[in-house]
Amino acid sequence: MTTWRHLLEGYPRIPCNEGEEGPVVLGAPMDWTTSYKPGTRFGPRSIRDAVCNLEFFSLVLGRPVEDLVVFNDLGDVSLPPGSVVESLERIRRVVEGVREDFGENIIVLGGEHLVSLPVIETLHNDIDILIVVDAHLDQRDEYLGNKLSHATVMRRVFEKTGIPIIYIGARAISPEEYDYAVKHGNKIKLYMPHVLRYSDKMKEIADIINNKKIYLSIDMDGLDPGYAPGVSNPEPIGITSYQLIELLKIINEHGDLIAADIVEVNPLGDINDVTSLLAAKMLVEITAILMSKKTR
Ligand SMILES: [Mn+2]
Repeated sequence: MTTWRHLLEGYPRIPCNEGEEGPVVLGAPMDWTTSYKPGTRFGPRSIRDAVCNLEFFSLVLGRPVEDLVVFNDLGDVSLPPGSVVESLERIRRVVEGVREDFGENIIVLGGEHLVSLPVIETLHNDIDILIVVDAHLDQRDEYLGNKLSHATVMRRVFEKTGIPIIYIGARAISPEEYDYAVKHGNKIKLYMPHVLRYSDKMKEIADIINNKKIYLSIDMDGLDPGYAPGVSNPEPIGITSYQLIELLKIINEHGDLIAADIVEVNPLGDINDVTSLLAAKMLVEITAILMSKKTR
């Protein structure tokens, strides 16, 4: 029995469509290892502000989903600014507790990408495969001497869990990461943005994830900066929002989505909240997919 509720701020919360039957939403407002443009600590609040301004219509399911979109938002995890290890430990304890009390359908709003580490570690027995939307692999062994960083997070995840990873939108890859990915090519698959235009690639992804339990990690910088300018490491030539919806459709139709995170939204670099709104749209689609599974 994990004690965890005292580790929650309890706010902010999504101010609409609240209900205990929905997937648990947690905010992880941490940007302690950001190397370029800080500000993702404001991401969870901004996504929550945006979401109730959207029409709850799912492009994945092709219908209104007002009936399916219910948020069990527990607010932000209370994180001590600057304390990386302690912050990750608190996120881990909260996710453990949530899993025990509510089950594994959890959606975490970041924050920097490092917040995915304790979430995936805690849920790894519930997951067969990771789908990571990201410009970067985050597969460095260390970054500026640091083992725990937004730039090393998926290396730590892969070392600790060994769960296969499919990268969508990968395009900013260091030589070390490229060699590592090639060496582990049986478990690490890369799909660069332009190759996703070919329908056989989406078919290939559908075959890989067939009937598998999926954890989806969406780093918003996987999208083209034209669609998602408000991120901490904007990287040119990313995927489109249509490709992201197509991916979610394939996940819904072929795989079994278990949990997700949406990270790296940086409202300080955003334009008219478009990045928060796109992240909020993903929150709606993911919630609808998780809830529609229960009623199938
Ligand atoms: Mn990234």
